[in-house]
Amino acid sequence: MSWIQILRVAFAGGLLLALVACGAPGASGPQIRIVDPWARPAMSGGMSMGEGHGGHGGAATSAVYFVIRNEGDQPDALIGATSDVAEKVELHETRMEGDVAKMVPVPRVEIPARGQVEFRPRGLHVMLIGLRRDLKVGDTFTLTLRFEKSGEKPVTVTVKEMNP
Ligand SMILES: [Cu+2]
Repeated sequence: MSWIQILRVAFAGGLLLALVACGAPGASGPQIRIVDPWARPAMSGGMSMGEGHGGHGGAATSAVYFVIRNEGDQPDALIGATSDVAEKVELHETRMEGDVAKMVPVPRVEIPARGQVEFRPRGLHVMLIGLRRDLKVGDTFTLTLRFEKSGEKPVTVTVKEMNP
């Protein structure tokens, strides 16, 4: 082996060690990932369809959906959200009471360790109340989700028609 070769091997070995060190799970805790955030289209001057219909004293509303994945070994909880596009942002769950769908505010949504929670139509959703602008299909906006342990996580939400 020439000096060059020895240096190469040593360098490659060191690089590998560095990669392993970085890839290893460091501090334990929740590791939150928000998958595929989307919102229903709505007009700021009028009513949106579905969730929010009539429920907020005529204020224009929309709802945001996504999947929250926790790849960490500690649970976390979603405790709130904010966005520039709405005056108020609340966590809601649609529940059936007999055959009437009712929206109930939820103060805290637990995200289990190595688990996921789905926000979807007729279930958990983030309610945008008092829209400041129209949400048209294809628009995007920022929603900041607030977690108990992971802190604030901004996500880009795409406005989409609901899948049939
Ligand atoms: Cu709602």
